Amino acid sequence: MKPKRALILVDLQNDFVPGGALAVPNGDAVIPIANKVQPAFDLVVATQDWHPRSHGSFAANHRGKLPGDIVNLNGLRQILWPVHCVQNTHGAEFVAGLDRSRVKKIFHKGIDPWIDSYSCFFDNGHRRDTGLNKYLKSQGVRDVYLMGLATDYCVKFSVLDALQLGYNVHVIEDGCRGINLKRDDSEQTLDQLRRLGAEITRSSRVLASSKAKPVRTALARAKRKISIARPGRRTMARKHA
Ligand code: VGL
Ligand code: ZN
Repeated sequence: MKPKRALILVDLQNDFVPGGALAVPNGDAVIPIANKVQPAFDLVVATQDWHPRSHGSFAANHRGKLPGDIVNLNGLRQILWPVHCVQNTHGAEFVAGLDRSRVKKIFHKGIDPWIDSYSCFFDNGHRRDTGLNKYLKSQGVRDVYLMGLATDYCVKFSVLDALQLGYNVHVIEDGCRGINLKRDDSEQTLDQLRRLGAEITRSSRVLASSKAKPVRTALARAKRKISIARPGRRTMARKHA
């Protein structure tokens, strides 16, 4: 099987764009980028943060706590968030402008009320697997490109897991936006991911590299035709036969 390049669209959901419950500043700016790059990939998958209303990452489910407070959730340090991406609500739906026609499969995360799941591969305790790794492996994927929301949480932890799982990992920087609880969280995240071996790239480069391929193929086809058409070459081939 020819190694494939997969695009993982991370959490492009209403609650993560302006107007949503956990709005990422300028989060909506990445939607046109998601639409633009999809045709450059062999495979496109998407993830959805998909919490039950009772989820332990919601401040509202902890007496006297506010978003931003830290608690211990079943043994793990947990930042508390506003109620967001509740299953089957408008906030959990994909942003309307997102082109979903090429999305082959959707993976849900954060379903277990007792553990949060920033990564699209595993929950934060690496206890439950979303099935994404097995699916990508079954499709012959070696290179994964990630973009989406938010740089400093779900994109970050998805990239860390993808590196650990042995993929060649690429982050489409202009396709990501961060929550930035601290002002430079996103910048620091990208630096860290680069140091750990991820390629930080841009949508324009992804498109340029995918367009280069058909041109090369066309050139190769033309060359083959020329060599078939040339009688001299044919004679040579027969001699060798
Ligand atoms: C996310 C915080 C809580 C994300 C999800 O998608 O980055 N962040 N749940
Ligand atoms: Zn969440």
